[in-house]
Amino acid sequence: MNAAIAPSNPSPSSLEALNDWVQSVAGLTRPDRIHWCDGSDAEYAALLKQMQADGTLLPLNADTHPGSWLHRSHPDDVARVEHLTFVCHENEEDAGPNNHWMAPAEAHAKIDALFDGCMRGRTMYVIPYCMGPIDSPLARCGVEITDSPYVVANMRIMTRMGADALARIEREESFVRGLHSIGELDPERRYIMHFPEELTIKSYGSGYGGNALLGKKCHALRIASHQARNEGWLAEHMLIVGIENPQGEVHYIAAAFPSACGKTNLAMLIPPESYRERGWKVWTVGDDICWMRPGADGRLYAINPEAGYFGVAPGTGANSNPNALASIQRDTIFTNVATTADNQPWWEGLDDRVPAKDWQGRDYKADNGPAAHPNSRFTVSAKQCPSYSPHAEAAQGVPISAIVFGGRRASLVPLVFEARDWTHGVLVGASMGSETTAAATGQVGVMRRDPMAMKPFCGYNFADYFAHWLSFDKPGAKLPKVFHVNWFRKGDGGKFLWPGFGDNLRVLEWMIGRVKGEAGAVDTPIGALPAVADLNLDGVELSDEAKEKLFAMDRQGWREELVSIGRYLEDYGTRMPRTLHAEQARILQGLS
Ligand code: GTP
Ligand code: SPV
Ligand code: MN
Repeated sequence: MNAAIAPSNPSPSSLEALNDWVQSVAGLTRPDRIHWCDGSDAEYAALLKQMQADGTLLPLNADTHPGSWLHRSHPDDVARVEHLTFVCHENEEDAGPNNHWMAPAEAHAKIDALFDGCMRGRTMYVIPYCMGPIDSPLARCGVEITDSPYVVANMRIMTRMGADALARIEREESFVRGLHSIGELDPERRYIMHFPEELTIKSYGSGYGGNALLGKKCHALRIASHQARNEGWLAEHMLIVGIENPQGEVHYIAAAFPSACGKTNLAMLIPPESYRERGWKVWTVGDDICWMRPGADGRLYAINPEAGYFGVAPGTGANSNPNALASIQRDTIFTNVATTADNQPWWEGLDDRVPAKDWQGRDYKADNGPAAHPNSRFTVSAKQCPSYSPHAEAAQGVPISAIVFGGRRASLVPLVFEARDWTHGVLVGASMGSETTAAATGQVGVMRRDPMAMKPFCGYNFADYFAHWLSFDKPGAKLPKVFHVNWFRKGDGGKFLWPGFGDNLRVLEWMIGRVKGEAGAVDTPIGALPAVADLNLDGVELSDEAKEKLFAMDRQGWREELVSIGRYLEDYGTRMPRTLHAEQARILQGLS
């Protein structure tokens, strides 16, 4: 034990490797106190009180939003920073063109220099956590060390944190090491670094979700995707939703959409009234991350490694996502939303009240831009969602019937199509494109390739990742069907052509019909598209333009798209599986 640092509570762990690491981190960062988190209610209450006292958390209207808080971040610290995020394999090639790379020794040296003494005067929190149900063989554990009580509070909602996780870590003697400090919150002194071969994450200079809640994107995607490749499973940026039909059958669907492209909304979908009347139900398993692996019967089984939702606030309203809205009426941490005169949280798309204060705490003026930051978020326990699935905590996971890829594509891409087989499905995922959003810093609305919605999150070379995906197609495998959707197709007037949200169930019903061999479709070179009559559109008014654009395959446009996809695959050189080149060539051939 380092004599200079008084622990506020003694290490509850007998695991030498853990105690040694905590002491070496303390020796580097020099905190005044070390606090081992036990995950108890009393600990959480004390943290909230302390953050209220120092202004980190502002209480919200306790009548309308009991137990809820507002956090206003530093205005330069509101989103993921992809340009400052590094994946540090020994060999640059293993990180791939999809990642920023730095040699591990150089990266450690650079970031350790920032950590040197950075916790002086602060408390260092040690957070043992488990990603996934605590008794699940698919779950994996980690320990995050941080000097941010806001991070501790969010990790408590987002993960299974505390004594049970520590017990599992001691049993397994293996865990992902995450070191985080908010530092000076200076964008010039900010790095998010990953060392997949060392199961280690180091993050400095940001308090924002994806940069700081290390269980989430850093562990459950970047580190886990690399682990998953070695161990024969998949760690994906996907929601998991159960669709129950009037016969009581539940089909689970996993869907990868890029950040701020509709995962939380689809995971919590409320069926249109006519579907509700007939007995359709939707069950939320997860809204952001999916870990899945083949079961004994050859199907893929999935768990949600998270225990909460870190959801986008803007656009969440009574019409778009009533389940999310119901979830966040109490015991929620809001980050960078606006407030009304009576101190309720508010954001664009909630309702037509006029806010009093914007996300920076200034008197609201329309000239200053949106009242809530476009990437403002809520953190809430998954259990508070009315549609939370009774099988969400199942240790073995839920069987996946369909995998869906999708992005924001204003043009070209139809509402839905089905890949003809797994290999084609992998190409569909690998060639996904989407317009950038406010979830990461940088320009919004720029179309980029975001394969499987994993561009910012894959912890290794995309070429190897696609090969890993292809490897699941082997004798005995009963793989899900693969689909592609686009809720964001726009008409000539610039408006969305598809109503989206609850009406997306109409598309999911068609997919389930395809899985069961019941629904019709038209074969095209890009895959099987429904005819307008193959979808239940009762009660939906679609213009002729919408029918034309949502259900048609534009041959010339797709030829250009396939040429562009071919160039994209070439960027990965000889490492890219030839199978995908062959698949691209086959489709292009079909289009000529
Ligand atoms: P991350 O948490 O960043 O990974 O985002 P997400 O994929 O969970 O996205 P989310 O469901 O929070 O949606 C982001 C934005 O897209 C919100 O403003 C939604 O209102 C909007 N959105 C979601 N689904 C639809 C849809 O079907 N149609 C349209 N037009 N907008 C949608
Ligand atoms: C995303 O950006 O995809 C999110 C939010 O889900 S974050 O946790 O910041 O990654
Ligand atoms: Mn996400």
